[in-house]
Amino acid sequence: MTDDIAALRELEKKVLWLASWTIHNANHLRENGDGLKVGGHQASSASLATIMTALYFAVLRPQDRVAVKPHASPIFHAIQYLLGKQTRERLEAFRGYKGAQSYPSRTKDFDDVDFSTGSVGLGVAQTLFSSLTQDYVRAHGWGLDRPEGRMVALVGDAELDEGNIFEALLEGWKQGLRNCWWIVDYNRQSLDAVVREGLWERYEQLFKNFGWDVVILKYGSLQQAAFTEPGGEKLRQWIDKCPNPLYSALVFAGGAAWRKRLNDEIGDQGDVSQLIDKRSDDELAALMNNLGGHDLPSLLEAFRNADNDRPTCFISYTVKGFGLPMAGHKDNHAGLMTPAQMETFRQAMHVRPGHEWDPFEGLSMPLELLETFLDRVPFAAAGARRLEAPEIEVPAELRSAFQAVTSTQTGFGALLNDIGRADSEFARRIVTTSPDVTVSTNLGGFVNRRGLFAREALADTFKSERIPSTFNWEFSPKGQHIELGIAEMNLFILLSALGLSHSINGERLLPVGTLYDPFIARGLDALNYACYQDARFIVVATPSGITLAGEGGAHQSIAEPLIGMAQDGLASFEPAYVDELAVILAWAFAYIQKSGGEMSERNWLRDETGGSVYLRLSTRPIEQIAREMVPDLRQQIVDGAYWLRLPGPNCQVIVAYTGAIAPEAIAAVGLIAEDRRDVGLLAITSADRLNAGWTAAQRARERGLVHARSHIERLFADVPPHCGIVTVLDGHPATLAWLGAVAGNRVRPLGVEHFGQTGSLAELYCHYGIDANAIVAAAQAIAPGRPIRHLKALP
Ligand SMILES: Cc1ncc(C[n+]2csc(CCOP(=O)(O)OP(=O)(O)O)c2C)c(N)n1
Ligand SMILES: [Mg+2]
Repeated sequence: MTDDIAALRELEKKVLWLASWTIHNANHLRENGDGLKVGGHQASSASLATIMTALYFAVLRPQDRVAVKPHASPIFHAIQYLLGKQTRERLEAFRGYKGAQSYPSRTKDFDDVDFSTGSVGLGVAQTLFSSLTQDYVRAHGWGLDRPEGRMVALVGDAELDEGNIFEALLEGWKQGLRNCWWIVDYNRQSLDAVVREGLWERYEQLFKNFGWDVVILKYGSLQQAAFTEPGGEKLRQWIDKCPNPLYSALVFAGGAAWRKRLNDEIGDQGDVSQLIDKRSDDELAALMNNLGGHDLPSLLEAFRNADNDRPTCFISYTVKGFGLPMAGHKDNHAGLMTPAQMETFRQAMHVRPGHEWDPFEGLSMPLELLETFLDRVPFAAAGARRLEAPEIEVPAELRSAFQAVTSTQTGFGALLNDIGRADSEFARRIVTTSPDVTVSTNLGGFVNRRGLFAREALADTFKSERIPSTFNWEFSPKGQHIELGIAEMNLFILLSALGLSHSINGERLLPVGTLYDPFIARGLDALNYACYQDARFIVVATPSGITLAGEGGAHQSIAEPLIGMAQDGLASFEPAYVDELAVILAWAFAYIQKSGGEMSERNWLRDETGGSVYLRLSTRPIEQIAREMVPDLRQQIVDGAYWLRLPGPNCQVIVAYTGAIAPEAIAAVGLIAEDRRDVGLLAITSADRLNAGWTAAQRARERGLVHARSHIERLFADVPPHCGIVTVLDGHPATLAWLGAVAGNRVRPLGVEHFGQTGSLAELYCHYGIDANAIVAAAQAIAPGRPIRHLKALP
């Protein structure tokens, strides 16, 4: 143990040096060419140097997973470097092209980041939901041959301002959270400010209320020893009463300032004067800086004592910029050490010029001892941290009986219900979740069949009391639906955790989450986060557009189709018909499992690389098309569009629609066709995939692949240049407006741009100009010719 502490002390110094040097190199030494210096968070990193040294080199086990506070990324990379899992080249290119990332990234970094962080708050919640996911997986009997891991978040104290953390806390309490540690870096500084006094007491109460253990790491071992000296109690009282900004200021000012202040305030109180006087300035500063979060013995003891599966919050007092000249200064957040300061620091660390990257430069411990220590680090003992899981076979076709007039939302419920009926591996791996809209998004049928998940069984009281109900809400460890409270952030972070299970738990899940389309925006940053981590899931958003018109502007979604197009890692669809949905859903279950393939030269999409899927559905019942699903149509539905009515050679106008507005588009084409030649009707199932294929094919041509053609270019190949295109959807018109650029046709894009109206669908379609008459009016304007006789005056 004594040796261990000595080795850890050496490594702590090394980690701090390497992290500071990495940032210094990126900002002062590397030729960036763009003159951009964005700081690099030397102070923020330093705050966690001791805690992360203790964790990674002594406490963590291979099965544990960590979300590292974004600005501690250089510390993380330095630790990986010392463990032989990060390269010097990437550290030298920190923040640069293909270099180590400024915020730990699962997808862009190379040194085994467990959870990405960056947008504060999200990584913290991810650990909680990953823990629930681990429980889910194990309760289903999977992965039991692997040890249970602990999910650990290193949390900035100001990060706790983010509401999503508290939403997650509440959910964790409901679900019986275990195996989760949140270690709060209580440096009492945020980006701009010093935090309010006594914040830790609020945190302590809060965490305890949610059923967590709370460990406060306030005093380091030096301080604890000093408190036992005569006068020590006085010193402790002074520390406890000292306001945060003053403590920070004194840390920055150093030993002489501490002496003056302490002497002024408690120096005349007998024993304590001696306690102060017998220490040199340096010793006094070391004592006063020796907070719990910078004291290896206290940290190790606290972590080792928490040897159970209880969720535990460690509030560890730290100094922002610990060990660096800007320690404690309130302006230190983006502060960078000057070359002169770095030079002093180099000398203090005994690092010779030219040997800055040498892993063991300047250390006093014999190299062999340190190497032996590193070889025995438990965290690095097992092999690859990223696990793999085989793909689950998905039926080639999903079938369900549906009514002649029905909605995609009803169809979705029926399809999932039928999946739930089968006793297949595919059905078993599906896990559904919804933020309090399970029934209203039509997941009820599936949930009735497969049950709700809870670690401990809970009977449905209505059932046991024999009160009739459509829904059978029995909770059990075998259940396959995770019922969430309303918070949409939680939905997306849970999907993010479930959708990484193959990599984290080595067990594949097929997660499906449902919510109302407008509330995607409520969880958007978490959705983006999930995609950035390459988590795999299907999100089903329904109702959408103005189909919840009666509920007014608050429930209308306008921008979501654009989000669907722009969100990287998410393939978006808006089918009109249930048979289209069946095709897309079957494809989606396979797509979320793919990884690593090349871009397809057929449609220029990354179908083999895989990703997540967003389905925008509707409650609007529409007349279905009686047709057989043939392979060609199936492929086109997945590729994003097909001709419902093929345009003739002299086509004057095309109507292109997406989603539940289909009946209006069909009706309009009937009306236009009497006065315009060869009218075409394009059914678009995915504006996103059509657009992505088009831009990718253009890029391929610009690189010399002259025959590259995307799906939309092939569909438009015979459309004459004079032909106008009217596009229409229940969403923002820009979603389809780009279609005119594919082959140089004029476009009149129709859609919804304003919110706030209540009314019937017919009234609102008319109000926003997306009904059949508005489509006819647009066609007349864009394709000149004789007046279209069925056109009525617009309101
Ligand atoms: C959602 C979000 N908002 C704002 C930021 C910008 N930001 C980065 S760190 C930070 C404050 C960090 O304070 P704290 O969590 O206490 O960490 P410390 O710097 O003290 O280590 C802010 C506002 C961000 N990264 N994410
Ligand atoms: Mg802070």
